[in-house]
Amino acid sequence: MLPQATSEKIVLSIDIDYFFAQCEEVRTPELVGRPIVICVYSGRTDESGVVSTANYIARGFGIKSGIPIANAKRILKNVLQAVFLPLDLDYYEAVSDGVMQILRSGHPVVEKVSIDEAFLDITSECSRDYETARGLANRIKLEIKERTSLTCSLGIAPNKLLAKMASDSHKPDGLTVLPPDKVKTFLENMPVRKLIGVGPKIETKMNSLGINTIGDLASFDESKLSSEFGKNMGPRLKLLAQGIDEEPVKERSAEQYSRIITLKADADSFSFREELKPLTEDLSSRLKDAGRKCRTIGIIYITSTIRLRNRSRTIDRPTYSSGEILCHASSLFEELFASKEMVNLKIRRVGIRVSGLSSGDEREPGSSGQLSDYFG
Ligand code: TTP
Ligand code: MG
Repeated sequence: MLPQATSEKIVLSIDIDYFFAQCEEVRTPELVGRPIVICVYSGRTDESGVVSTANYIARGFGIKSGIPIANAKRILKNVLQAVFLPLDLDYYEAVSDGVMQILRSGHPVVEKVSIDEAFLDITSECSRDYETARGLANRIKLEIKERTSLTCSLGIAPNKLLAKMASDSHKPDGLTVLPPDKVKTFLENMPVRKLIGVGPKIETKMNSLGINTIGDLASFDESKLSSEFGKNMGPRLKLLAQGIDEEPVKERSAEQYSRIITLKADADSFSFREELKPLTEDLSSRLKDAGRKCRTIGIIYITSTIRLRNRSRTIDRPTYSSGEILCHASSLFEELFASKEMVNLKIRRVGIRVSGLSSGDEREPGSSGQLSDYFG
């Protein structure tokens, strides 16, 4: 039985499925149904570099993160439908921002762990009840799907370790609920490599000691673990194997906020200022809610033929004013359409990103003559 302290909390872990590849499916729906491989090209030759991730169709052929692109191409050489795309981190970050915003706007304690992963402490929201938590998780999945078209996998458990292992256990589009009384059975027969913190080297050493499952580790002699893995790590691994993890969900504030929309019609001129207004209002209220101001305002744009691009400018005086953000974004779009870059191109999706976030206790916006004039 787990100690009381770990069974009092309810933590939700969320991990977006095949994230970079799914972003590409959302951007180009014609790709859905085809094997997609996202590549980090090193630039030396056309094929040098590694696979960042792949969708589940490509994974079915044996493609996975970290393998050389050349191997992936060999594996898929007879699969005519397969597509190899370069990494587009700016775009994935903007999509990630959107998901984190959905989580932050509805829930008090959100810890972003990576670009596609977060923990939520939902203890108070679901009154410590796992069925209520399941309902909440289903609503989160639905909201993310409706607003971003992405699927993700969720895990609910008494702590971060178990929630993460639960969300990893059913992918894609999974929801795994792991109340305290199911923890022992969940962990017992799992290969020890599945325990967060056990990498390939530790696994090999554990196997040589006769530790093959997490259950084996949980009941292994603690002093022997200390002498093999060190006096801190040995006992820590044993606690993890027992499902014990006291790490709190730590709210981390965002470093940037962004919103992307698809335009009502592809645009070859800056005809969509009105469509930007809700974006800037949303960004402004997010800044205000967080008590912050931005120093850098950027635009994001995706054409029908090229990949995501962006431009930004840094302003002298940090702001959270929606009017000011709109003003700068508009002038960046005007500059863009006046540039050679847009000849014969139309924009399909646009976004605004604010970054360089300060604590917000600097001077109030609105005193700049030039900008006030612009807003009327
Ligand atoms: P993951 O969440 O580990 O992987 P994933 O989202 O592609 O697949 P799933 O969650 O369904 O198992 O990582 C998130 C993103 O991080 C992933 O889409 C691409 C990137 N990544 C790399 O670039 N290299 C890597 O080795 C890994 C593991 C991920
Ligand atoms: Mg993921």
